This record gives sequence, C-alpha cells and structure tokens, in this order.
Amino acid sequence: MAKTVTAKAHTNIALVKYWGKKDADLMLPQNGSISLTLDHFYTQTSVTFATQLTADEIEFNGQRLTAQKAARISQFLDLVRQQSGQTAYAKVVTENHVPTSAGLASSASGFAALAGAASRAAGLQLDLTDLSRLARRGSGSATRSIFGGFVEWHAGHDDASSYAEVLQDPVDWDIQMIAVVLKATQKPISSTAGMARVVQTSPYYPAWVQTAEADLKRMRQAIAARDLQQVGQIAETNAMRMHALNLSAEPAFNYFTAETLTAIQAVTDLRSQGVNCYYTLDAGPNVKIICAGQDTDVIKTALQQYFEPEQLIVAKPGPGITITEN
Ligand code: 2P0
Repeated sequence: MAKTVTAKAHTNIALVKYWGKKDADLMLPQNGSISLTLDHFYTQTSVTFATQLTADEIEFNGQRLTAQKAARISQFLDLVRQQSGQTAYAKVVTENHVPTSAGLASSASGFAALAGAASRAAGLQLDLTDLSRLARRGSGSATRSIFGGFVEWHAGHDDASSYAEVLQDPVDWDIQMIAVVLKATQKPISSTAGMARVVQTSPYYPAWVQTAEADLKRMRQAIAARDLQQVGQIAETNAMRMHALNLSAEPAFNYFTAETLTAIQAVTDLRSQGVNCYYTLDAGPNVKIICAGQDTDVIKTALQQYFEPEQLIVAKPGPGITITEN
C-alpha cells in the first residue's frame, strides 16, 4: 500500500523582497530576502505516489486544477521523481487555508507544503536546508516558508548555495501584521513575468540589487534588536522600491488599486498621529500593516472608516513546516 504523507506550511511576507531571478531554471534570485512567516494563512497538502495512476491527479480546495496550474505542479513532481527514483504518478490533495477572497500569495505555502509531502512520500528524507532548496524550485518565496518566524533566503550562486534559514524563531517580542484584504482584481501580470520584465527593462534594476545588500544587513540588525520601528521603516522603503521597479519597467505596470492607496494613506496618517505602524505590499493590491499587538484596536478602528471589519485580518508570527506520515 503506497503511503500518504501530509505537510502543512505557512505563508510568509517578505520584509526585504525577492524581485528578479538570475537563473530561471534553478530559481536563483538576484538578491537575498528576509520574511516573516505568519500563523493565520497556511496550506495543507497530502501526496500519495501510486503505480495504478496514469497521470498526476491534483485537487485544490476540492476541485481539479486547471491544466496550466496542474502543469507547474507536475513539473515539480517530476523533479521529486528525478531526485528520488520514484516512477509512479501522484495523487495530490491540497487545502489552502487562506480566505478565498484574500488574494494573498499562496505559492509560498503551497510549494513549501508540496515539497515536504512529495519528497517524503517519494522516499526522500531531506533535512530542512535541502527541503528549502527543493521548495525553491517550485516558487522562489516557498524557499522561506519551510521555516517559522523571521527567515532569510540566501541568494547563493548555484543550487547548493541558495536556501533559507531561520534568523529568529520563536519570535519573542510583539510584532504582527494586519492584512488589509481588498477587492480581488485581475492581476495585471504574474509575479514570475513581472519580475522578469523588470530585470530586463528597468534602468533602476542595478540600484535595486545594490541597495538590497544594505537593506538585508540593516534588517538583520533590526530583527536582532527587536526594533519594530526599524523593521517597519526598512520594510516599507524596500516595498516601495520594488514597486518603483514595476513603474519603471517597459511597458510599465503596477499592482495598486485606488483602495491600496487609501490603505497606504491611512497607515501614514496613523503614524503621523504617533501610532507605530508601517505598510508593505506584494504582487497584488492588498496592504499588510506591520505593527505591535497592543496597537491592533486603534489601527483597526481607524481603518474601519474605509474598510469592513472582515477585510482586516490579524496575523502573528507562525511556525515552520510540519510533515506527518498517515
Ligand atoms: C517575495 N514576491 O519576496 C516577493 C515580493 C512578491 C513580491 O516572491 O516566480 O510566487 O514563483 O519565484 O515567489 C512572489 O513571487 O515567484 C514573490 P516565482 P513568487 O515574497
């Protein structure tokens, strides 16, 4: 009887962002990145390799995946088959515990959970470093979702040297994020295509890579010092520089909506009133507010001038991957 392995991995939000590859096959990034893994959003995936299957079967939140999304997962399973010597097709059952309307990235927790479940089901016993390297091949941000707390992904220069490790876990101080979940819109361009266009066409790209080094160093120090203001300020500036790359690409693109700008302004206004809060944004319209738990109520109350209470989701630092054999 083929064994089924289930893995649970949480999503992460980058504080110093990955935005551009130097090797698309090996998924090597142009620069390192630092993130916080969150407790509230996760993916749980079960994988069974079974000789009687005639193709990979992939179920996502109770539905068979579209051919395009299934292809990316099958390619990843091919890599696991290559590494393990497993020859059978796999049944993959994924539950994504990100509110369906949230539009928050699921490829990070998704490929981290898939890497954990598929590698173990195929007979591999990878340590967390190697699991992080494997997850990277599915999606860059998944490299970091193997670990909990604050995590750094070292850019590296080849498959062996590009992996993530923990900077701080557990997180023993008061930092959290409030996800401001905005109306889902059609993404103007996928992360993968957007970052490739930026690398090719933005005249500012070399400056991004250069400043990333300094941002990483300052962010490591701010996390070690448990300094919310520094973490927030560096993250906010880094996020806006990433979006400036998109605005400077040819053709230009951006992920903002009018509501995104409203949320940014609300955070800036709160800060000018003395509330210690900062924003970051990824490849979508949602805004994530970096703040202390003690300020949750005042921030939520202020944001409710513009948004419904259910659009404001509080997330705390979350754990690394767990893998269980059924
Ligand atoms: C990050 N993002 O560091 C950056 C910041 C979004 C903005 O990684 O092509 O899904 O699969 O490696 O990881 C989202 O891009 O892209 C992302 P691929 P991914 O979190």
